[in-house]
Amino acid sequence: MGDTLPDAVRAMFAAAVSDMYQAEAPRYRAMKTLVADVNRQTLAADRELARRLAENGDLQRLDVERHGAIRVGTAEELSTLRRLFAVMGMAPVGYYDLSVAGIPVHSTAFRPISDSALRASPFRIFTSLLRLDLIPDAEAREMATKILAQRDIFTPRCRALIEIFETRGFDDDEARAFVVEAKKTLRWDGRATVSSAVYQRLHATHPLLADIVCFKGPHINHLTLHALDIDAAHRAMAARDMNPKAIIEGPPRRHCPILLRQTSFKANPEPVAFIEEDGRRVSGAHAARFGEIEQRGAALTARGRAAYDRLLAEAQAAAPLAADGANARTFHDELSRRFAAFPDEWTALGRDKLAFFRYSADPRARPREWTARASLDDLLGAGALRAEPIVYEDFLPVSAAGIFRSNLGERGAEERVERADQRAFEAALGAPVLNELALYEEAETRSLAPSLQALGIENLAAPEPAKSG
Ligand code: OOG
Ligand code: NI
Repeated sequence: MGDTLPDAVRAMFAAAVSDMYQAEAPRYRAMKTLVADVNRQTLAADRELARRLAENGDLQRLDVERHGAIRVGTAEELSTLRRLFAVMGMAPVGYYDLSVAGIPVHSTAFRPISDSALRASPFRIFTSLLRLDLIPDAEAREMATKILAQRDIFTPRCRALIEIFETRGFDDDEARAFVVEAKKTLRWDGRATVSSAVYQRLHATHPLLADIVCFKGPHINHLTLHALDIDAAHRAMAARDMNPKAIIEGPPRRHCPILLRQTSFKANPEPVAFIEEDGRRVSGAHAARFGEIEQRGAALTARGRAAYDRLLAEAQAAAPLAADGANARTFHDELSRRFAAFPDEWTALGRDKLAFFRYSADPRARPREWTARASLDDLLGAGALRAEPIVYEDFLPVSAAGIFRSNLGERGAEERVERADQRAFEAALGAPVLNELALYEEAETRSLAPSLQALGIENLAAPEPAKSG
């Protein structure tokens, strides 16, 4: 069994989940076709981009889903998911507190870590855990706890296969069987496990509570495709009446893309069947499932991220986005105006330590030429060292909140309790989450040492102190 096994299982799983969700959600299938069309047009209009993607092998994976999202109800569900995703080489990265947006969950992203793993299969699952501690209604809390205690979201075979993997790994048949069983945890079943009255009671408490508690498992609520030009894809969605969100979440369009831009079409009510106290099935509707597109840019340092968060908050304060997105234009103009303050050139983003870069030595640069007091800036300026921005592989809590909100139906003013609780999340998960900033920093550091070595440099000179006055 080679090291590539987790990547292969993840790729198989991503393909299986994509097929399943396309069959379950025809609107997602339609979006997938549309996004592929728009990507093709973008490539036709930009031969340089097409050449680059072909060169690094990204062209074949263009139509492969980048992420999906699920929501679970209990610590046991979350910790078993951690073990399940570990089989596919996915580790929990990042802690996202959604309570700041009035959404009673906290989350992590199970994802591949290494560059080669991300390249082999970029599939991630944004996973949220219900926080009953943020539901003030004691009766609803108790109902939810009781209902959740009665379900098992994993098949017995799935649980058995996880154990087998943990003790001795898989053979090929077991890997294939595992994909089939793991997929079942994420499937949709419109037969609710509760009565219409219980559903309505929980829905009135918080729509998310009903979505998480009333069904057999944590159905995929969206899958996300890569858009080469997200503005073009967003316009195309609007032109085809796909009911997209009013805005693209994240930073505005820029010359140097940063972090993550994403948008989605909105969920529609779908038929479901409740099971009444007397065992009768009655039909109803539930809206939760949608489709999303994303475009990723450079990972930002803590400093860059703080600047991003501040500019976004300023734009929000100056032109608060209405729940129905009616003032999207004004908000967008405000956002673009604010972000003019964020450097939009790679050299500036590097010099000001706002983004992370992967370094490589120019193969034509001669070793030893730089042994004397060269600083990073000198080497970059002279072209001896090259810097490629490192792609942001994680998520943004404000954007995630916007995605949740636009797909849960509009709600009035929320009672906002700001209470991050990473410790409780990690206790439920049964492991600490990895720190995404540390991962980017490591990748940057790891790339620098061999590059300097190739240039024959032992120690970098400190940058020239900025001249004051
Ligand atoms: C997850 C929303 C977060 C994203 O892309 O930010 C997310 C959810 O709705 O369960 O997927
Ligand atoms: Ni998403």
